[in-house]
Amino acid sequence: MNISVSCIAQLSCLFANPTTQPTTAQPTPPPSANPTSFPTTAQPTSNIVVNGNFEAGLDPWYMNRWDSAYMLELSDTDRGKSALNKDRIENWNGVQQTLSLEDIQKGDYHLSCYGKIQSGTTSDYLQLTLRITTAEYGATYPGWSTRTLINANDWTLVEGTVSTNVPGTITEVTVYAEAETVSTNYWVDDVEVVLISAQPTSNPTPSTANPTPNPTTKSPTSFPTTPTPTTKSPTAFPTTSEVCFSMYLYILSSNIICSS
Ligand SMILES: [Ca+2]
Repeated sequence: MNISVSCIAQLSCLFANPTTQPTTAQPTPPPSANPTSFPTTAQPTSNIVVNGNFEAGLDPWYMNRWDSAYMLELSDTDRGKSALNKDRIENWNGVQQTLSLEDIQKGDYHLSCYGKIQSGTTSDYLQLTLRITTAEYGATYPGWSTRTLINANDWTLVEGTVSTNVPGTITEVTVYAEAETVSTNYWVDDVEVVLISAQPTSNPTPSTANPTPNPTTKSPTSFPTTPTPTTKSPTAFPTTSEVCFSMYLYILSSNIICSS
């Protein structure tokens, strides 16, 4: 068989380059590991307080009073470094920190710290307070931890839940300690503010449209009456006198017709 080189080349081209590619089915993409929508309720997060154990010093803590930096002191205690609140002139004078707004969302926060009396009294009530400032309403005090009796012998846990669900736009949030008796000098350590449940990020917009009335289940105005069978009274049979009278009229009329 005499097959030319060009023919062989053309045949090889035909086989090398099939005009139609085999249709390889695309694999079904695996389910995405990152869901496109996240649940609106945040999971519990970590402590948003900076340097809550005071091991890095007093920064960024400050005393909740504009002119009393000297009333806050870093102390060495059996918990390491702690913040000593002393020489207070108001019961709300206490160690304070402005929290980062990036870490704040509206929801419920768990507040906690440890407190111990240094001098002045043997027992006193201590609490952690949250102050929330909004653009619309200024400073508000939505809540504080449980007022807890602390003493001079042991560190006492002070804790509670406070909600940041205040109306308005939050512009500042601070957490601070306050002891009831002004003469109490006390230590604070291990301050924590932890989100435990967040509000949904978008509140549903109430609809202004009039709601579609629910189908009213009308009570029947009148119950269907069961038709009363019209049981006619049987027509009374003519009496004997009536029959006789009728026959009399019949005979009378026949005589009249015949005689006429
Ligand atoms: Ca400490």
